[in-house]
Amino acid sequence: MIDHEKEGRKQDGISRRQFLKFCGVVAGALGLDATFGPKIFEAFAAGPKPSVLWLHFAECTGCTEALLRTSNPGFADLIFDTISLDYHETLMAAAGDTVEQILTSSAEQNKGQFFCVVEGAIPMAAGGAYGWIGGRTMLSIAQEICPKAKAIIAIGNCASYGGLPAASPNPTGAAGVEDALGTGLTVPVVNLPGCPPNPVNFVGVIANYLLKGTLPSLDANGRPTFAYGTTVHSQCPFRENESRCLEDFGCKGKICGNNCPAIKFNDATSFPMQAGHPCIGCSEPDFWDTMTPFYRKS
Ligand code: FSX
Ligand code: F3S
Repeated sequence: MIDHEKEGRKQDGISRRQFLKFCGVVAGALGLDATFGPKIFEAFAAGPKPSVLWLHFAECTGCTEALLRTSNPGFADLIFDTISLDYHETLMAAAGDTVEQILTSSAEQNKGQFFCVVEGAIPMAAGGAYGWIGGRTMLSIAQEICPKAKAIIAIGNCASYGGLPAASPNPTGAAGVEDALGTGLTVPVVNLPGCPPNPVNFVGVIANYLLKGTLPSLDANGRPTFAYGTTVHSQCPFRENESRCLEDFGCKGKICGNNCPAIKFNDATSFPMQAGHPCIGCSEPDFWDTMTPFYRKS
């Protein structure tokens, strides 16, 4: 737990020092040197905080859990201090019709101004009949809200490429946001795959926008190159260590792009291979079909 007094923290906020440190971590994830930490801090502090409408579709909610269930409870506070989270079904106390109306009206009032975060795949088969929220198909919600955003951030492998719900034989026709909304979609989409993805990379996308006024450069799979531009293996501290390297146990680090070994999870505590588990390639398209069996050498 954070010692609030020692950190000089307000009861309902986080200290300047903690936030500056976090901005340094985000700068590192963006591949920027340490001098950019204070610049990112200033960009966030200048306000207003970017509005985020966060949609949940077919998924396990692990992406949100990755953000919340950290070893240091202050970490989630840090992330929520960078954005104005105006809609998020898992975190809102309210429920029912009122909440559905908040989503529709927020998207309309902030048209072209908000980031739409999509978590989970969109079932497409039978006109979207396999996924419903509040009496509407997930597909129709996505079709209404996503095109009104300034940018869409597809968080997790499910929202990016279909993930687990789209694994063969994919009976619900689950698809990632770009595939589901088709070529008519004019709003840019940033894919942040991972099952789950790292929340620091999510903040990195927002920080990049605040600093430069643009979305980060993307690779052929729509992923920010700052996070996914190099393989997991090339950053793994165990790659030269015969007794710790997990390649013989099916590690897919050589064919999977992500920065897990560099920025780690849970407030920089650990990452799969540090915990003794091989990389299962969770940041690549269709990994449930292409990377399995997970524990066999490819
Ligand atoms: Fe998918 Fe996110 Fe994997 Fe789960 O919600 S990326 S199944 S960790 O959590 O969408
Ligand atoms: Fe996923 Fe491999 Fe990182 S399994 S969490 S990309 S180490």
